[in-house]
Amino acid sequence: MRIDVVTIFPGYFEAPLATSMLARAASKGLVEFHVHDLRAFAADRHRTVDDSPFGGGGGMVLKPEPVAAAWEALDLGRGHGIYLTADGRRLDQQTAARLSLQPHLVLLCGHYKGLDERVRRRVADEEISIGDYVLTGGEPAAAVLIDAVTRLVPGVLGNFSSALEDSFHDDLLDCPWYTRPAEYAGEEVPPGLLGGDHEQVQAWRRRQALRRTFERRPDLLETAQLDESERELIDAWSRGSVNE
Ligand code: JBE
Repeated sequence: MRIDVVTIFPGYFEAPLATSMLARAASKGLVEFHVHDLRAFAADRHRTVDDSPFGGGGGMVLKPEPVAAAWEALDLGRGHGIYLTADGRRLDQQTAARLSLQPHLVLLCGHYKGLDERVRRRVADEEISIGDYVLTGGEPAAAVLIDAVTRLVPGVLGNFSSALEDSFHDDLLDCPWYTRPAEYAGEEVPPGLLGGDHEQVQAWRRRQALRRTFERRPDLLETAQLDESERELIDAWSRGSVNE
């Protein structure tokens, strides 16, 4: 997979792309990252990339020409274009999985009030937001998207089963996890995990994942794949007739 990023702050991506799994994925040749400075494609001496909005109002708007020039010079139209913006569709695990199948992603980081609507429509195949809060720009969102997508590229995770076991893979939150020591600060590890009975462990984890999802993200239970006994358990939790 190839990922191009177009940004007015290329330095923002240095550490994230040079750290941990993303760096390892790149050094193994599983993914290629190319970060481009939008200012390099500005036409004037001052490298202007923004201007005030027609109709007035505060803030600035990214000009169309530098973006168009970057797309032209770098032939970015070959890739799947994504504009990171607070008014995009929300990123979720399903979207990350779909994007991980693309051979070439091109990420454009928004700034100021946004991007001139005419070029926005030309370069972006889709518009994505990472959540309902305001960031200073699209860079943190692009870094999050790159991380979520890259770890799903085959070979990036050493152990493929870890992607299948992720939180959200099956629309449930993760269960609690424990490691040694078996007793810590007067608290024992739950006995269901200690017997060495794999089926018992799987059953314990599934029930804990359901419980945690019920408590924290009941909205996820509407679409999760649950069997009849699991639905009954959740109904019992809802009625308050079972506690755990
Ligand atoms: O999520 N995003 O892509 C954003 C981009 C720019 C500003 N705020 C955001 N949430």
